[in-house]
Amino acid sequence: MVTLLDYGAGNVRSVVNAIESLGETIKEVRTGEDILKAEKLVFPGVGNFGEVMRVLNQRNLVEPLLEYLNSDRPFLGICLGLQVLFEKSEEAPDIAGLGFIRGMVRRFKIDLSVPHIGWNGLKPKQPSPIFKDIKGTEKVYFVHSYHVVPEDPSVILTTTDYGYEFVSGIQKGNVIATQFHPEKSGKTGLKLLENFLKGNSESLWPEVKLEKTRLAKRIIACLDVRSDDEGNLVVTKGDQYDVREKGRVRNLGKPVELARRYYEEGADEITFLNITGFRDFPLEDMPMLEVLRLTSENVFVPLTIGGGIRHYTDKFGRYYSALEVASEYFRSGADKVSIGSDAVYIVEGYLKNGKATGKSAIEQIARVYGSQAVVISIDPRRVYVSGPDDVPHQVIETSIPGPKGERYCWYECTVKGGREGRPVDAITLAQVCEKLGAGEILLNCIDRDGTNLGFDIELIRAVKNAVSIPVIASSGAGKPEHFQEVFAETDVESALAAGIFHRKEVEIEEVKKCCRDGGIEVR
Ligand code: 1PR
Repeated sequence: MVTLLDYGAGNVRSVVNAIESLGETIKEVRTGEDILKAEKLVFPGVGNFGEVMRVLNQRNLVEPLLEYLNSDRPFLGICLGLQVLFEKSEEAPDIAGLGFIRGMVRRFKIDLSVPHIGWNGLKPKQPSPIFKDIKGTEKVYFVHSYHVVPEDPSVILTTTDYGYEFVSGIQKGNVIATQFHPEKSGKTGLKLLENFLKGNSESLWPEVKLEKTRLAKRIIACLDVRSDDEGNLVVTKGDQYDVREKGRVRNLGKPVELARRYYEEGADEITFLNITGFRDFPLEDMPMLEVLRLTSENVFVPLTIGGGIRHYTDKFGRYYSALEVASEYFRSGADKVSIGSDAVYIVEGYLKNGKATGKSAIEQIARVYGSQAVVISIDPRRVYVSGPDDVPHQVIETSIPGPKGERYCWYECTVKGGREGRPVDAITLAQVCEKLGAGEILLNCIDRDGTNLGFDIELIRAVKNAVSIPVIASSGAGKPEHFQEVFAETDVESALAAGIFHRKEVEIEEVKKCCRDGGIEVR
C-alpha cells in the first residue's frame, strides 16, 4: 500500500496510474494521521511553491509530514515534492518551505529557454536502491523553472546539465526526491518507481556514469480529434485545416489506440487537439475527458490537451472559468493545456489596453498550475505585403516570394480553427503570451499543415528568436529530414507531426535515427 499526498493541483492521475500499473494500491492522504500511518509516502507536485505550502499549512499537514520525514521512512517526492523539502524558494520568497533539507530553491539563470522542458540525463552522485537495472544512459522527463540548491552536498543523488549543472535528485536515508517526473519518463521512469516501491535494500551505481547530460529534442505526435459524421470521436487530419474529404470528416483512427501506439513507438510526448472545442463546451464533451483518462492509464509520457480552454456560460446560466475547464483536463490526466483562440482574444485585449488584467485564462492557469502547464497553440497564416512598413505588425523578409513577387510577409493569427483571421501577428502573440505567463508555444502554420512540404523555417525562426520559452515546431513534416532541418536551422526544442505518423508513412524511430545521424540529441 502506497500513501499518496495529493495537495489538490496538477496531474496526480498520472502518478496514480503509474503506481497502479506496477501492481500497488493507493491510499490518499486526508488527514495528518494518514501520513503518520503511511508505510511508503509519495508526494508529487506541480505548480507553485507558495501555493503548495499554503495548502499544506491550511490542511495542518506540515507537522505530520516533518514527523514522517524525520523518522526516516520511505518517501518519494516528485518535482515540487522535492522543492518543498527545502527552506525557501525564489518562487515565493515570503513563504517558508518544510526546511527538512537545508538550502534554497532558485530560478534558472541561463541563456537557454526556461522552463527546462523535456528529456535529459542523470549523473549519479551516490549509489541508491532506485538505480537497480538502470544503465545510466537513459533520459527522464523534466519540466520546471526552479531547481534546488542544497547546502550539504552529501544529500545529492543526481545532477543534470542544463546551462549549468543543477541538482536533479536528492537522497537522505530513505527520503528520495526527484526534480524529474518518473511517472512521465516512460519505461525508465516506471523502473525507478518500481525500485522505490519495492524497497530494495541494496544501494547500487548505474553501469554508466555520464560526464555530461544533454537535453533531447522532443518528437511529438499530434492527434487532432473531433466527432465524425456518425458522431464517433475520431482522429482526423486536415489539409491546411480542411479535415473533410469528399464532404466527410477524415477518419484516421481511434484516439486512445493511436496514442498508445505512438507511446510504444517512442513518441516523447502526445498532444490531443479537440479541434471543434471552440464551438463545443469541453465539459459537456465528456468523450474527450474519457480519452484522456484512458490514455493516461498506460501512456507514461507527457500529455497535452487543447481545444475549448476558455471561460464559458452554459445553457442554465452557470459560469465556468477557463481555470475550471483546465482543472478538469488536468484531473483527467493532462500535464499541459493548450490555449488557441482565447489566447488571440487575450492578446488583442492586452494590446488595446496596454496592460494585463490578471484575470485572463493564461494568467489564472499559470498561477495555479505553473507556467509549464500553459501552452499557446498558434494557428497563423502568411499574408504577403510589399514592404516592412505596410502593416502595423511584425513583418519578416521572406525567401519565398508571394503571388505578386512580394518579398515580405507577416503571419496573421487566426481563431476558430483557422476560420477567422485577427489583426495580431504570430510573433507579437507569442511575446505577449510569454509575458502573461505561458510556458511554451505550439507553433502551427496553416499554409504548411498537411502539405508534407516541411516546416516553415522562416516563421519558426522568427517566433523562436522573439521569446525565451520553448517552442514546438509544427505543420508540414513530410519526411525525417524535415525534422533534422528544423533542429539544425532553428533553436526549437521540439517538433510535432501528425499526418505522416497517422498514415504510417514515417515511423517515429526513423525520425529519431535521422536526427541522430545529423548529430542531434534525441531520446
Ligand atoms: O481555439 O483553443 O479551441 O483550440 C483549437 C485547437 O485545435 C488549436 O490548437 C488549433 O490548432 C486546433 N485546430 C483547430 N482546427 C483545426 C483543423 O485542422 N481544422 N488543428 C485544428 C490544427 C494543427 C496541428 C497539426 C499540425 C501537423 N492542427 O497541430 O497536427 O499542423 O500536421 P501535419 O504534420 O500533418 O502537417 P481552441
